Amino acid sequence: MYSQALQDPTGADGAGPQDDRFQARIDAEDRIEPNDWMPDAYRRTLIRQISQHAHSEIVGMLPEGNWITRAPTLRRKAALLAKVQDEGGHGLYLYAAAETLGVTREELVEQLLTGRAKYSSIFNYPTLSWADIGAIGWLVDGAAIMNQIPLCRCSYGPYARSMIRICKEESFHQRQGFEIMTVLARGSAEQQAMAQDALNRWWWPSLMMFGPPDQQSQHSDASMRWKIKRFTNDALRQKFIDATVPQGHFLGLTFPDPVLRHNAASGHWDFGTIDWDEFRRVLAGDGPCNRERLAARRRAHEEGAWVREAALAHAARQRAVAQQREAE
Ligand code: FAQ
Repeated sequence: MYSQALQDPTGADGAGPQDDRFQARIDAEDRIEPNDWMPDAYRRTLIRQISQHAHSEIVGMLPEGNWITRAPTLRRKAALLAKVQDEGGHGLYLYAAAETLGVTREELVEQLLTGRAKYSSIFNYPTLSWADIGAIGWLVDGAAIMNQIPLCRCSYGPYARSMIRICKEESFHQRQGFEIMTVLARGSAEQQAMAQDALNRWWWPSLMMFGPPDQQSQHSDASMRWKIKRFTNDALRQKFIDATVPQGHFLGLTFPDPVLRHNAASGHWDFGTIDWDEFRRVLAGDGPCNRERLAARRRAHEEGAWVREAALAHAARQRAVAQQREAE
């Protein structure tokens, strides 16, 4: 395992000369690669964040998957199918990036299925109408891009590289969502009401995607020092609000926040208080769809057991054939 081979035998994390050299490389904007020495805490933080990110992509397929059979037109169905498939691909790149840190895919999947690993709070909310597919693309993918563009410059090479393609695809997702919202917002009174209702329900949970406020963020200080994160949770949340509010107004929609107003002095949009109790409840497993989401992932894992068995049997057979050829 990488982690065993590369552990610092000389001292505790964060205190030795190797740690100083490591931090100097980070400060010089060097990329850290899998075979380089790294502090255990850096490795653990990356495994935690990348795997949570991978789980989010995989669980994130579920709310949208709910609408594949009911998309209003063939064009919408094809785009949604492609989007959901992209999310599955993102999960796979991210699991592969996490595996370079010395953890196995099986361990990571087990952590998700037993509820020990987190995934993004946003995917514990239901998709009640077709407009929710527009709102997810516009707001959820929009928030994901805002958070992920800086990750393309993350100090860990495999994570940073995986984010480049992911961000390109998320950008397409965001546009298809905004286009769905545009059509609804310019449609009949009923369609406009659907778009408004979706914005009302998805706005606050989208703001929670950026994580707790900076003073309550346990990992931000270390992650900023290691250049895993380039901006704090609150800074990215504000950037997202500043970019998104004018888009909503362009659509003729209103935001479910009476406090929201442009602050000419700061140049930013001031906004109301986020319900952090709701965020904590969702993280603790008590959101509207937590149980349903985990049950769906567990069922998919059980139903896919034969595929894993068949793939292993096929690989064993290929190995045996290769060995036999070598022996001849
Ligand atoms: N949900 O100390 P911090 C997507 C946890 S991808 C759940 O601030 P950190 C694509 C956090 O893990 C969306 N848990 O943590 C798509 C930690 O718990 P732990 C996912 C959350 O890591 C679109 C604790 O709270 N994106 O949407 C959340 O420095 C459409 C303390 O927090 C990523 O994962 C939350 N919202 O900052 C797919 C991006 N926020 O681990 C389908 C990469 C915080 O100690 C359809 N991740 N927590 O038990 C990150 O940038 C960071 O991990 C943050 C959190 C910013 C999420």
